[in-house]
Amino acid sequence: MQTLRTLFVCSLLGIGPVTVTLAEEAKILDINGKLGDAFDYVAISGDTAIVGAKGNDDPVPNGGAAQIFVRSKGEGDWVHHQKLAPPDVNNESQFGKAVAISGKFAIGGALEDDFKFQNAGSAYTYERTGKNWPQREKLIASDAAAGDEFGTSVAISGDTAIVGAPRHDGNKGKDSGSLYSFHEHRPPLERTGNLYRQRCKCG
Ligand SMILES: [Ca+2]
Ligand SMILES: [Ca+2]
Repeated sequence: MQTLRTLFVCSLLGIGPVTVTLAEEAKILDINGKLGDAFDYVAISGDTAIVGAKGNDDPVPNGGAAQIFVRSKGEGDWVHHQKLAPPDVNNESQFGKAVAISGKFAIGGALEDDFKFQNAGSAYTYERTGKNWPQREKLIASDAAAGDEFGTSVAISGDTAIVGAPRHDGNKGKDSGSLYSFHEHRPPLERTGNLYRQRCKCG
């Protein structure tokens, strides 16, 4: 357990890489982690942490995953809680290259996802229900293009998610990059359709 604590400190200090350290932790916790999973991104909210594993090979090679850890109330150790792995990512999507968490909401980027165009990218949102973290929605840019790498950076706070696409041909020209803001939309009587709506784009 000490290893994961070390990861948080290193992350805060900007020290890296910590790939090997996390792979060892994965063995300790028996979460099916292995060398090559590339646990290189971590975020925390309260007693819950999310760790990205862009090199995870389940269900597809380098499709990526993210691991949820919860701090135990007793000794305060971080215990593996759930693996998040989008079922529809394709090879080399690298989901988990970027992750973020805020309260009951979490998000992970899949920057090399080919959902709309090759390497246009996508992001997946999760909302804790009880003790589980079911996938809520797949976010894509309204004007996605090949090679945008939408999902390279992600942030979430309350009802707002922001996703970066550093290679989108934005206002400043080729590969100038753009940020997309999504706001949660909950119909008052039902929650069908998209939970998030893209509201604005910067750049
Ligand atoms: Ca791809
Ligand atoms: Ca571009």
